[in-house]
Amino acid sequence: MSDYFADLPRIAYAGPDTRDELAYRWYDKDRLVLGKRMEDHLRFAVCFWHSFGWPGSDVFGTGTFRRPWHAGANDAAAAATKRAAAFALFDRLDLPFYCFHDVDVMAEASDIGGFRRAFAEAVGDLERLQAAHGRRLLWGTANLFGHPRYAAGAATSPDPEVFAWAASQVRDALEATHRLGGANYVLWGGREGYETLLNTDVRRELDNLGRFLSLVVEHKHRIGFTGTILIEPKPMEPTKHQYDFDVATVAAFLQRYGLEREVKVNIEANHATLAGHTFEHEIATAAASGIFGSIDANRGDPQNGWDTDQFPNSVEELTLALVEILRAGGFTTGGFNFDAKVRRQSVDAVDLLHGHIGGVDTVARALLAAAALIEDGRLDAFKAERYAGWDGPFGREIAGLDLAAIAQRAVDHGLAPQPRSGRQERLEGIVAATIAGVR
Ligand code: XUL
Ligand code: CO
Repeated sequence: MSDYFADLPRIAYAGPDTRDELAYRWYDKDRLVLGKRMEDHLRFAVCFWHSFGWPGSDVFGTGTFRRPWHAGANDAAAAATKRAAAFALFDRLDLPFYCFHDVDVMAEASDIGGFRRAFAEAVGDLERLQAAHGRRLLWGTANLFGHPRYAAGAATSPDPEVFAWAASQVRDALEATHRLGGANYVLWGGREGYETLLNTDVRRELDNLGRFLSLVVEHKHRIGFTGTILIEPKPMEPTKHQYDFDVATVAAFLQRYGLEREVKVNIEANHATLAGHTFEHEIATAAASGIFGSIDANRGDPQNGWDTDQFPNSVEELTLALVEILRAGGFTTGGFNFDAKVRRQSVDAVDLLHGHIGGVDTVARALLAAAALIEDGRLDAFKAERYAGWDGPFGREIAGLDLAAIAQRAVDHGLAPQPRSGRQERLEGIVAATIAGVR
């Protein structure tokens, strides 16, 4: 088949001063940052669903993109065309990883046997494409939210038959991820929540969700998959309320079901903002709980209250996120997956390049700024000094004491602590100046 990106060049680093719009200004994959190649720090991935699955439809209108593989039914030939186009984009962008849901890569099938066969065929082709194009799988996942059977949830469905269908999809998607050498396996519970409590048994649903996750972990060990299982939090949409609301909720859920050492989180920027948090808040919370895993990079719209999944374009926001990621020690199995889509009017193949180039350069420039902030040391020095009292005589004195004994020390010392400046404006100034100076 003809290459969907035939007229478009392979994107390479050309430096911040280039006028070439189809080039990277900041993403120089071999550049060493804090002793590590940029490509290895960021581990960028392109996702299948937004750029190749979605036809450009919204709730008010049908698809606008007219991609060749959307011209007719989603049969085996259309799915093969789509997969080939996806790998052609990965090559153009020269990014190391990709991500997919089972249904993104396969032909449509109606019954469970046909579904399994169509998926197996797609996985065989992905294995071939990965080898031919030298691309790797950051994570695989199963779509447990699109089909009408999942309208009331998958693992949290009131119907055990739906739970079992979901088990079949996840078993196959997990085994496929293992076979393809995937670094992680993601579970995003888009329908694992409720529309109304009037028809919902929350206790049973949470227990079923906990059991499902335990079964996935058990199977991962049975087949010898060494990647990380990741939960992707989101507070709502499509459900009114999603159980995996945010990182803190997931951390408590994992502890409740004894899975806190087995499962980490995949944090999405736009999901953080929907939950009323900053992106960096979610990363810092995950790191503090020992469950930081991977990132879905995108942005929301400050005026819209939904998941607009736009490509990231704020270096400042990403710098704050990258500072937390670097402080957490960086990625192990995780990476930056662009869970982002071009706007519905951006109908051309070149728009997919512009979207990814903009996102890649935003994150790359933020990495340089974050690394400069770490090397500069003033933020970390201020933080260390701010908590130094805990390592001083009084901090050590109360460390092992009970409440009454601590209270008695306060009285004995006649304590009268005074407020100290948190220097927020100074610290924000350091961040702004560092971003401005980054080359
Ligand atoms: C939906 C979302 C998903 C997950 C994978 O908001 O982020 O695409 O990343 O199922
Ligand atoms: Co996502």
